[in-house]
Amino acid sequence: MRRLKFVSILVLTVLVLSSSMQVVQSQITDVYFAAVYEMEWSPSDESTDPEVWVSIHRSDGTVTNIQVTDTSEDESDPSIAIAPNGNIIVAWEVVGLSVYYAVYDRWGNIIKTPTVLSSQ
Ligand SMILES: [Ca+2]
Ligand SMILES: [Ca+2]
Repeated sequence: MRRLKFVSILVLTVLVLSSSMQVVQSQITDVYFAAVYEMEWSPSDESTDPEVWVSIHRSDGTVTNIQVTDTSEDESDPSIAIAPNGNIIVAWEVVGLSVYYAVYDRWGNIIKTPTVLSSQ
């Protein structure tokens, strides 16, 4: 039953989220999975340029949504990984020139603010 719930949430997340997204399963028992995706909207200024968002889905049914970026630039191609200790690493591209990353703990607290990984 628990596995069915997980698969249902995973499928629903894949269907609902935009085309540029990724889901990663967790090895941490209190986190089912995390997803990263682009959304062309920011609640801070209601701008419609792409922003990177992460959602953390926990085994207790709670979901934490995090807006990773809040810029006027076009973020794209986000990817995500979960480290063995539960830390969530997110990386994305900005207007084809730079790659940024940020790190959150399993509860969604920021460990590393968006930082340039490489640039041209
Ligand atoms: Ca942006
Ligand atoms: Ca924006």
